[in-house]
Amino acid sequence: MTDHVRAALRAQQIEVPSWAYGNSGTRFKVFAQRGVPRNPQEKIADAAQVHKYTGISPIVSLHIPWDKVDDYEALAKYAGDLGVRIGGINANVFQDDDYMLGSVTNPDARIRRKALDHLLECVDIMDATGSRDVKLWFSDGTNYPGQDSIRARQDRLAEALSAVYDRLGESQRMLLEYKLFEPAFYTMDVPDWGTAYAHCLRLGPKAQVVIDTGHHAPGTNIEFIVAFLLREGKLGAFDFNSRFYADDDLMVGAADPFQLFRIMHEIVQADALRNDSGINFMLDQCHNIEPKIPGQIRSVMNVQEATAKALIVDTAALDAAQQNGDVLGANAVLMDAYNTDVRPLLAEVRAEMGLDPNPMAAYARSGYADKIVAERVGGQQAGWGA
Ligand code: LRH
Ligand code: MN
Ligand code: MN
Repeated sequence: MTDHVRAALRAQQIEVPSWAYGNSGTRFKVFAQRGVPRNPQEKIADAAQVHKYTGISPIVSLHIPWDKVDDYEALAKYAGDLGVRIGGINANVFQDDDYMLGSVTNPDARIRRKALDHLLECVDIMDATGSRDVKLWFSDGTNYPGQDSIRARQDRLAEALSAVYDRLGESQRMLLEYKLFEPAFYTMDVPDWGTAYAHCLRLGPKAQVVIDTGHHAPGTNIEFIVAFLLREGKLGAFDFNSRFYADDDLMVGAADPFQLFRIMHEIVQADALRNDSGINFMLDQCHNIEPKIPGQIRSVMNVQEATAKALIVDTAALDAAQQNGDVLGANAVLMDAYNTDVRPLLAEVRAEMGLDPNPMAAYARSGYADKIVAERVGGQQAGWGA
């Protein structure tokens, strides 16, 4: 396999979410697992394990206030000592009683101010941790026609976004995430990529769109959205996960590895895998029934496999087939890459990186799972599904 494929695989970076390590569930039940982290430091320690065995996940996203600490600089240093760093700061304006009718789009100016203050506090935290990105997702919306003015809510949203944008430092960015439905069931205030894109375009170059792969209507062609936003220079990040029905937050590549390959194909074709492309490849998952650290290791490996398949696409043959209008030939080139077993290649790449070729087995052998069960009593909930 050519050197550039191996080099790209060695350089790949995937950002893991702190909340993947805490207990999570659905609104019906949170199944507590033994040994889960009791505080942000322990979540970061678990994330460092994922990096230790995969070698490509050195970044951990925080969610505030789930990961609230007194001293964020110290937290960043703690992460650094464990060989990882703090990535995106995810704002949380969806778990306070005040936000029942919305946060930044609430009709009540006092509540809007409270929500905005939290978003600004997240930028303060970025200053302390050295993070580049604040990630904004709003649960805001309405449940019934007539409940509130759709248009006025867009005005309120624009006002809040612009206040956060103005607070950003030179090298900081704002990432805006959309979601079709849930928790609001009639209108979401940022329901789709078009709405997110329009707000980001108006704000300026530091505002970019986040694609959470679980946030679309079934059947949506996500790779088209990827290709479009890449072309416009407006794709800031992914929240990778997989879904069978709605926002299932299952392990990425579990439900539809072919979709993940098609997404990574667009990334590779646009030369956007590079670490300086400005695109964050984050996971946003909850491990409700599976053990969390191995669930994250598996997810990182799934992204890596899809990436390897995208990297081995015979681009010259694909170009030629496309130019010649050879529909079946072009499709065959893509399918050849997808149907290639890249696991031996990845085992070699890991060996080149000084890693065990089988991260799942290496973690299982390490004894870390038993150690945290013994050491940690009364682990924390991720924040979901209480
Ligand atoms: C919303 C979402 C968003 C939140 C995360 C916990 O569904 O995808 O990214 O921050 O879940
Ligand atoms: Mn998300
Ligand atoms: Mn989600």
